[in-house]
Amino acid sequence: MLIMSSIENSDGIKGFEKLQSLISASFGKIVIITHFNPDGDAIGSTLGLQMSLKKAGHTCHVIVPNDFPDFLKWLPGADEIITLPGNEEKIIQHIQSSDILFFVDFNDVRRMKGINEPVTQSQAFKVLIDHHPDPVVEVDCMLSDTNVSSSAELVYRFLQKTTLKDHMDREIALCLFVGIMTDTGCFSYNSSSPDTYFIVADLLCYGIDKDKIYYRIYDSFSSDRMRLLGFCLDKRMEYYPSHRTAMIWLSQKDQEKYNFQIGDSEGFVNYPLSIRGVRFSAFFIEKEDHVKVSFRSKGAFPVNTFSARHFNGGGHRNASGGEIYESLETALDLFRDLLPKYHDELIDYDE
Ligand SMILES: [Mn+2]
Repeated sequence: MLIMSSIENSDGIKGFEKLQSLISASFGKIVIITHFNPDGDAIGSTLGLQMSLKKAGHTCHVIVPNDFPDFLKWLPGADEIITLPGNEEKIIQHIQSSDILFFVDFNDVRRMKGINEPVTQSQAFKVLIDHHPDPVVEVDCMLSDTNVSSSAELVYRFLQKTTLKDHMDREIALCLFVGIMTDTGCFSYNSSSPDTYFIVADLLCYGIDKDKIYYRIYDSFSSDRMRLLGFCLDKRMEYYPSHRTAMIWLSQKDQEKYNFQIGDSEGFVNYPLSIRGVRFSAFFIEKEDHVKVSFRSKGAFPVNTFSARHFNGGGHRNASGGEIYESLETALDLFRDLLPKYHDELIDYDE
């Protein structure tokens, strides 16, 4: 039996009843928005939610602030996702005419980038479905739970609590499975709760092909990307064993050399954690006018706090991102200089 810890107790959630009634009435206009640089969870959870709402008779559009990686484009419904740039007017129209706005998989309005403004002006009923800590999003109904593996898991729980559960099918199960699988690194982190596996078991009952999904997501890289990874590990990784830390960086020149495509550096940040003893890893990638950073850790070291303090970011304790409007060299120097200051926290870890 599922232990629906989060939405199970929906009686206490402000606005939940109103949301239920809006969803039970058909032919509403709904927009679902996820974050800039969407990952597998962002796309999987929004598409799963969208399909359920459509099957319930609503008109529903998914809007994403920028393009997303090719390895997610085969998902059912992905070809109808509306992205920026290029659809500005359409996006404003959809947001203005919507009855409900769902925000999925982010905890800060700034992650909507260019979509933020029309959203602020909208009078629609606003709902957040997210698993990041300390949300700063103004909504009428907040379904936020940091204990779940992913937003896809939260969407599943949400569907179960409403009439939408009657519309569950193989395609919806597939999208939600992709969200859970990618946000847990194929069940290697954020996935110690039995509930996650009860949910996965139920999703598998809809006949999804788990192995095929795995290889369509993870075994779909270009040869350029594989060579880039090899190059990064050999020439762009810095290892600081005394701080139990390693990092990888990538300049714009490097990206050009390997014909860099969006999504190509996905997962690079995880590789240093495979070194014995390493508990903290970072990945720096140079963009046109800023440097984007990803952090991962094992155990107690909170990379979300670290990122918020020094790299304008946030996220989860063991997985976070940030950005800094400085040169790549300055960003790397900042990181290198910070390590000794965090030395005690970094080595204080139970094997
Ligand atoms: Mn997520």
